Amino acid sequence: MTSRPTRLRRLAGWWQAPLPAPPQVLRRGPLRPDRFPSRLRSTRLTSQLGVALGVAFAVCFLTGLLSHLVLNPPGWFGWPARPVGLYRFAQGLHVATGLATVPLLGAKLWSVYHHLFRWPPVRSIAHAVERASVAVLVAAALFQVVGGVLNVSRWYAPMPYFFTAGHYRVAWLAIGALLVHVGVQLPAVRAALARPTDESPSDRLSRRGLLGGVAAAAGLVTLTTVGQTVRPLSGLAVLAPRRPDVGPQGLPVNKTAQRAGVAVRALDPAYRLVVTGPAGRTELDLADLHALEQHTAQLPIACVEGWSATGRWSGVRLRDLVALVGVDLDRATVVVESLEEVGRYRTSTVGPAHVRDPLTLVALRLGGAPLHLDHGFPARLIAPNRPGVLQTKWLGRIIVRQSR
Ligand SMILES: Nc1nc2c(c(=O)[nH]1)N[C@H]1C(S)=C(S)[C@@H](COP(=O)(O)O)O[C@H]1N2
Ligand SMILES: [Mo]
Repeated sequence: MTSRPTRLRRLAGWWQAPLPAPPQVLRRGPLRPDRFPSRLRSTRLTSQLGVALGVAFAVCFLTGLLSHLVLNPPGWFGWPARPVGLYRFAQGLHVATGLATVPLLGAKLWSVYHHLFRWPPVRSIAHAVERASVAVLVAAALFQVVGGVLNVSRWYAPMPYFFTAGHYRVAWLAIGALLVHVGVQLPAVRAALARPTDESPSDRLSRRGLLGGVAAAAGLVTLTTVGQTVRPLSGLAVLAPRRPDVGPQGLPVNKTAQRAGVAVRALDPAYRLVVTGPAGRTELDLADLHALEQHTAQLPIACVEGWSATGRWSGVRLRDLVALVGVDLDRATVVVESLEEVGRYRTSTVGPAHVRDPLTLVALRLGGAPLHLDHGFPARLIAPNRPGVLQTKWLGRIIVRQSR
């Protein structure tokens, strides 16, 4: 009988046993020995880019995960109504770090792509597995960054999947492959960053120049896009597909009433907002809604596409409508339903924290004027610290439930 250590050693031997190299005649084109003469590529450069990219990916992953939880809350997850702009901040950071990743990832891939043509292509089973995991990482990272840029540009045609669902699943793949990669490369990165470099002064200057160029490119991308969510910089947002101040009533619109097919129903003089509860039901026309106590709140629309903009909304508190059907405020959950008949964003759920919050409104006005049809006339939901996709427009029905 073989002992365990012996078996383990045998396994390790098989795992790392050198494989025969392919015939030398295949060593042509990019596989040629001195095909990549650039002295700029070095482990130190790759490590420095890798650390920056690792930080950007981590921020992106965590803010993305948070957004996913807010949009698809599991039972254990509660999202507060305050601070008012927390979701906006997290989403803005997600998109900004994602966009800054574009030049970083480009430079990182440039600094290592000659490894693709390493000779021999695989040295051992272990080496083959490691190369495969890097392939998964590169594919997943490119998928995330390209998909994110397409989403921010609102160009969905090249993505035959529901963007947020695909983006979320591949994020786990990317972060898993990244952790494996960091585990494998950490010793090399530490050595490369610790060692006083043996590079010549001119090589050091070129490396620093390249790093400076990448940092400047990342800064420029940020400066020319972050204005889509940071209002004082909106004038610089030349690369952002959306300007937070361009649209009816000074606010962007994602889906117009025309496209949602709600114009006729929204403008119908017979419009009624229906409020139903476990024990009652009431219908309010526009005059009834305006006769209720009116409140004003300064709140942002924070779209997952990376733009956000603040408006001054006025209307009826959601909790006052809940009170009309006699449900205990502390345990009320509300489902709001749009006049829109189909579409992913026609309903949303408002949990107890948001139902209770005095800033959660069924808005009838924006910036002092009646809501523009494209902003959800006759009535829309607007609540603090909530993603834009959940700020349902063209409300037709409010369903109040008693939770627990
Ligand atoms: N009924 C309905 N409400 C909706 C949407 C929609 O498609 N249908 N889009 C949502 C999205 S994605 C955003 S970002 C906000 C945009 O609001 P705005 O057009 O007033 O800026 O509305 C949300 N409410
Ligand atoms: Mo959105």
